[in-house]
Amino acid sequence: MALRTILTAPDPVLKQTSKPVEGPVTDEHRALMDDMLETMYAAPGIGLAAIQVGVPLRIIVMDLAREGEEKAPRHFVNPEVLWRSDDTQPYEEGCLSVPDFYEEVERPARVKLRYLNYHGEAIEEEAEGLYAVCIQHEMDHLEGVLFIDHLSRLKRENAMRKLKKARKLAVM
Ligand code: QAP
Ligand code: CO
Repeated sequence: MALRTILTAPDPVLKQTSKPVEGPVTDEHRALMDDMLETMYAAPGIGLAAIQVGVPLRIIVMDLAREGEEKAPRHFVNPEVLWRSDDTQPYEEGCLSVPDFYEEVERPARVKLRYLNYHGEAIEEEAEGLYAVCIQHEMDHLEGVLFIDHLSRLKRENAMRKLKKARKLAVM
């Protein structure tokens, strides 16, 4: 296992569309997912897409366990949304690729998912609450979309200005 570097906006790699994993889930994919979880736990964060560590594959890891609870890692390969609810819920989101910026985003409250797990087994399930928010946020990354892309232009430009300022300070 190894820590990977998390890319931050406006890195153009984050705008790429990720490619499906073709064929079975292999030990190489599992090694990537292990690294991604280690990187996410170290941050710490609750969700991470492969493109955030520079790998353009449709792979996501997540752990929604609260502090003090037992770890509950989840792995998603080639996730698809089969159905979205009409009712939406607002949630204050953040992103490891958009550090120190949080804003409310409105998304469908429930989604039905299909994906392959760590072992390559096909899973179908319904997500709601924080799980629904997180999987939709992470699946946006697979299309090159960040949560700030859902905000008004004013709010997005505020976020980008803050990011560029933080980056300038970091290289001085
Ligand atoms: C996406 O986000 C998410 O700015 C995962 O300084 C967020 O793990 C899904 C983080 C909210 C659902 C709801 C952000 C850590 C972590 C920061 C994260 C930061 C340190 C974000
Ligand atoms: Co994110």
